[in-house]
Amino acid sequence: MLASTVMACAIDQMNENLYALLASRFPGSGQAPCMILPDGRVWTYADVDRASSRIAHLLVALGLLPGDRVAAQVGKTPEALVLYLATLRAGMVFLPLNPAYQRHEIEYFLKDAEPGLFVCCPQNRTLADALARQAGVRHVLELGGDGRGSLIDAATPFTDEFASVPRSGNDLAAILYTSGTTGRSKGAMLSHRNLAANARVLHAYWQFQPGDVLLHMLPIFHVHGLFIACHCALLNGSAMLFEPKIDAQRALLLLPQATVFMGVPTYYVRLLNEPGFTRETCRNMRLFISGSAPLLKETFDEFKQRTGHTILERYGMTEGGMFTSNPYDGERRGGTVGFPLPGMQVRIVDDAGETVPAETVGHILVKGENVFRGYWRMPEKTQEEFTVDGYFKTGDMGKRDADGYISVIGRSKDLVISGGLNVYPKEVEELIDALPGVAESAVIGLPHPDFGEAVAAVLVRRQDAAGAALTEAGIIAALKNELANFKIPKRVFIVADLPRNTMGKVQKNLLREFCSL
Ligand code: MCA
Ligand code: AMP
Repeated sequence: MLASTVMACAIDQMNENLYALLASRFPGSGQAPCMILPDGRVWTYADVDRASSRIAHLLVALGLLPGDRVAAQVGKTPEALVLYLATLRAGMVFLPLNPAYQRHEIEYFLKDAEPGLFVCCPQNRTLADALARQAGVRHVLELGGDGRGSLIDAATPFTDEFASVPRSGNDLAAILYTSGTTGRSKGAMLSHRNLAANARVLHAYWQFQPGDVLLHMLPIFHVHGLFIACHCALLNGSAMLFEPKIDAQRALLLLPQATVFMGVPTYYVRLLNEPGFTRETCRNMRLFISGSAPLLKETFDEFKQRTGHTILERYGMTEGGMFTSNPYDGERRGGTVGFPLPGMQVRIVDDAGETVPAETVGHILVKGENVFRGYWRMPEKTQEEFTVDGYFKTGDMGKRDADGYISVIGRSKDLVISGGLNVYPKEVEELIDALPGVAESAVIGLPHPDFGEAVAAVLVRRQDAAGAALTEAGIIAALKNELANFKIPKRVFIVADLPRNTMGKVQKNLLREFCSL
């Protein structure tokens, strides 16, 4: 064997680049469908491999180096997924951003992450250029909702082959921002090993099998749609019915062609709202998976009654993907998130850090190969969030029942989860407090029939002319320029004062009792 061939094999074995793992599972026939689009167009696995090669070459040609960040605030298209895969291949770090983010939010992410390239939607180009300039981002390219744009044009001349850049398991693959209780977003750093470990476990635990077809209706700027859903499908060499967003009526048409569906609880509520959603619709389905927010027991029960399928609920976080899951073969217990996944250690502890007995609520701590590497450029925050023996403090409260099933009971962090998207009240409160005429505010989550929880604000006026002029509609309009739409309060209540406890802390539980949407 030639010395160069021996060397190439050795590098391949060492290469923990996630793309190398995914590609090793692509179907032998490159012609197998990877993404099937609403208009019937098909992206084969060979198309994905070729297109991601071209973009990977472009990233290198732009002068980006392994470890450099590639930020993308784009719609859900096959090209957007391919951009993620190209970033992995080129050894760079993918930073997906919700297209709903506004100036205030994008500005922070670009300054904090300092990407070498920002890929934006064509309609946001002017803003993207201005923010990129301020943040020192060297390149801005466009990718539109039709899959076209300067990113694709610039990549087209490059070749269809690209050897994935060797990465160690600890090298970063992605940074995903999650808001924080302080109001400042934190970039969760996920390595190639973190992502590969979770992908492998889920693929096996949920028993992905030949012939599986995933109906993909989630957004791809978050862990759920990008990593959990896509990695399982790609590792399985499966086809995805790749839809731009959840649309319950379309789901009714497509479910008979699918075997697996993943969604946040809102998706299940919307499916059940469709009178035509029946056992027959689900005749070929093997598995429905729910997560990102609590699935109401009523939804779980109604779904079973209507379709005969028992939704499998699982639990996780941006900071590590999935931690627990109901079993595939055993009893899937409604209102619980099942057992620790293989390789995960889950502890439930009291305030002193001692493990609590069964049926006792405590803080959920997790440890495993998939748990993230820390928060980007926040070593102190990272240290605070881990115990000395390496468990990550999730900020969720939970308990184990006598059979070992874990339930998420609440959160110790002040967080609202609306339609599966997280809103940290502090971030919204800071912006409301900065509005003229506002003395103080409290942002809370209130029950919502579609989103599970939705954001509401309660505020106190200043005793001045600006305070007197405040209106609910005016406050909502002012916030819309600053914040993504899902963070905008659905209602704003103006009150005389905020209830406080003896420590001076606002009693949000009282506000939640007295306000409703
Ligand atoms: C949109 N709106 C919302 C939300 N989304 N309001 C509250 N909460 C939301 N999540 C508002 C918009 O501001 C707009 O209001 C109106 O609803 C319609 O907007 P549109 O975009 O058309 O809404 P939609 O298409 O119906 O989307 C709602 C949705 C979507 C389907 C719930 O947000 C969604 O797909 N969520 C899933 C998010 C997700 O993937 N989470 C996973 C995170 P107006 O008209 O007043 O402007 S990963 C994670 O949590 C961990 C790891 C895990 O465990 O999975
Ligand atoms: P994110 O930061 O977007 O990754 O959201 C993670 C949070 O979503 C967790 O800390 C939980 O509070 C919540 N979560 C995820 N899955 C579930 C679930 N099945 N039940 C209850 N809460 C969940």
